[in-house]
Amino acid sequence: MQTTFDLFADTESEQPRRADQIGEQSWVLRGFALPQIDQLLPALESIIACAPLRHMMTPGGFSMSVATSSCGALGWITDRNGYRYSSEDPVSHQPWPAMPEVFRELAQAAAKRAGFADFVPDSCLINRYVPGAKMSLHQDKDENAYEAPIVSLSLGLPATFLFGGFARGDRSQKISLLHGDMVIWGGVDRLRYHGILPIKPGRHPRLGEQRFNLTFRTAG
Ligand SMILES: O=C(O)CCC(=O)C(=O)O
Repeated sequence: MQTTFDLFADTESEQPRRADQIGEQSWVLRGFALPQIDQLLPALESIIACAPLRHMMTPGGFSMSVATSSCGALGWITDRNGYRYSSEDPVSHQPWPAMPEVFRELAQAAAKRAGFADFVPDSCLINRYVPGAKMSLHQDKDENAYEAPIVSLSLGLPATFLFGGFARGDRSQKISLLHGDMVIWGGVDRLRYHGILPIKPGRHPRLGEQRFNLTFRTAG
């Protein structure tokens, strides 16, 4: 598993920066994180070194195709006892690594740009996808309250994000996400189903054959 990144490859200058509205209170901010990439990648490397990525088990007994870790006061976990947030890493029994300031500031800036000026994330879930890994359609419902938006950052290989309705069977928009893009959904859209189609094979100049997704939430 590659967990050290090429911190010097220059791939970011060509990507467009714009905001696409995908729902009443949902936005894709294209390239929004690119100016911070040189701070974000070393911070991500440090977190993974402290709280290594692992394939967690669903309550139904299946190993997730994404490998996960977390930082912040609370980390999302799953095992045979269900989905929930925990203040400690169940592998090390230590608190999760602190959320780096560059993560928090980026998430707050993206949330503000999408109309959520008061966003205070206490959890950042890190998902690592290799080609073929996916995330089935689901709602984010394990947080204590739904007033805060979900703020998501894509790094590395491209992905197709499914953004659906309020029932699993509703039609989904298919949205291409590239390195540095951010998606924010909240308010009336907070409980929309969403997921990721299987990642296509490829190699990103900085991150290699993988995609990372960082999802910032107010969980507690
Ligand atoms: O990888 C993504 O972009 C979405 C991740 C996601 O849906 C989740 O962590 O709940």
